[in-house]
Amino acid sequence: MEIKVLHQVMEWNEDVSKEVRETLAAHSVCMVNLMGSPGAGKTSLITSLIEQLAGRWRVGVIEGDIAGQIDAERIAALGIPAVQLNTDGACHIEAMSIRNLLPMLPLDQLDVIFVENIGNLVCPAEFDIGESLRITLLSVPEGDDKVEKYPLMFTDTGCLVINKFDMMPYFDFDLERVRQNYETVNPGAPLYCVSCRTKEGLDTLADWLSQQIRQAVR
Ligand SMILES: Nc1nc2c(ncn2[C@@H]2O[C@H](COP(=O)(O)OP(=O)(O)O)[C@@H](O)[C@H]2O)c(=O)[nH]1
Ligand SMILES: [Mg+2]
Repeated sequence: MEIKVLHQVMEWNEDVSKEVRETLAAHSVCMVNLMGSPGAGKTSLITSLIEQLAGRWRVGVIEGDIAGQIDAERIAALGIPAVQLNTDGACHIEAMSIRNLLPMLPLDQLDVIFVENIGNLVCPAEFDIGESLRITLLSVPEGDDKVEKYPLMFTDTGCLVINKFDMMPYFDFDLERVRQNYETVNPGAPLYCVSCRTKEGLDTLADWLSQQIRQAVR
């Protein structure tokens, strides 16, 4: 399967996030910026949510990676429109790249676009890519101290998802510690515990997300 690949241009710093939002609004599309460490389960969560949202919303995906197109191939194999963005070394996605990528997706046939940001708990949080909603993903094996160490990633997000909940018996992961720290930096924001392996918690997360999509596209 041939995947469309776009390379991020780094010398251009103009902020086009507003322009991206206008394009999304014109096509009634909700764009979700999914951020988290490498291996936290971003691609797994996207594929799980595609399954959960099937029949409710039409989904497209932008896969951000420093190199390669493995993730876009995983998504396209499910019959979902997917485009790969390669940042060629940069640790985050910029709005300019999203603006250049959007015409490669059938916007009139989509309700929601998941953007898998570059695996990293630092830089992606600093860049507005024109998203409608941010979701931060943390997985149990990464440890329960990440909210304290990387606060911006958890402050500036619409929702925190804790993945690999099936691994709880094998790690000293203090969920209450994460919950309290998250409440401190992002009061009132929702937190969902899921497992992309056992599917635990995904239906509740999908229901919340569905409400967010409804608000964004109306
Ligand atoms: N045990 C367990 N493994 C998971 C879960 N979600 C993802 N994984 C595994 O974690 C690894 C990284 O997942 P991937 O979705 O590629 O992470 P990404 O780098 O954040 O996109 C893969 O081997 C997945 O099978 C989960 O809920 N439980
Ligand atoms: Mg991935």
